[in-house]
Amino acid sequence: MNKELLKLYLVMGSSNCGSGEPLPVLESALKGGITLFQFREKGNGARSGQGKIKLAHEMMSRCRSYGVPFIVNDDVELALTLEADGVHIGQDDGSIIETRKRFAGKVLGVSVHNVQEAHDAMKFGADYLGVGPMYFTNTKSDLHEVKGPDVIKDIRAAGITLPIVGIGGIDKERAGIVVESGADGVAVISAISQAQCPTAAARELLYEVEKILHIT
Ligand code: TZP
Ligand code: MG
Repeated sequence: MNKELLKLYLVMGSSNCGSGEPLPVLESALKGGITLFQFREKGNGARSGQGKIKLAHEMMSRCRSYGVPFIVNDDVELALTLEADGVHIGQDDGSIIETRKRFAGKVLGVSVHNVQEAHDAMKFGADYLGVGPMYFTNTKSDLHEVKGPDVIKDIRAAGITLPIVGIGGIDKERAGIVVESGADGVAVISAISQAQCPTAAARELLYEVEKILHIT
């Protein structure tokens, strides 16, 4: 995949927006320049069944109108039904090899927490790695141990060149450190979904990332 897509990755579902209405938040974030979007519908108030499918459809069409690829978290069947641009799975979400086979030609992202998991994900065909949590966050309940941006340095030092995005507790003050450590970009939930103005929040985050990538 083109690693530029990872510069500013918005991850979001209904429960991450104060209003419980993620569409206006997504629209605002798209205006601010997010480069990739992940539909992660879980937690309190999460939609299921037809409601989830309908919301995913609406969010995917918003993303398409901005040329931003749409990735589905965990739900492999939903990603296939929707003909989404890809899927993102964690270490407990089934076989990477099997998922790779089912998403031939599409984006496969895998969450990893250390060098060994990064090696395996690369070997089994991941297109990019989500590495985290970079910092403590209240957004995810079953949070893994926080190792900080150094884990990205370790993964790079081990010779892994796959595109990487850091996730977990990242805001505009921390985005640059994550990219300096070897990530191609940052994935955020609350820094955009809870912002008063998601457009401005996205612009500021993108600016911080591109500053380190020497694009601006
Ligand atoms: N995976 C690791 S941390 C995290 C996920 C999904 C939550 C990130 O949310 P926030 O609000 O950007 O800290
Ligand atoms: Mg998962």
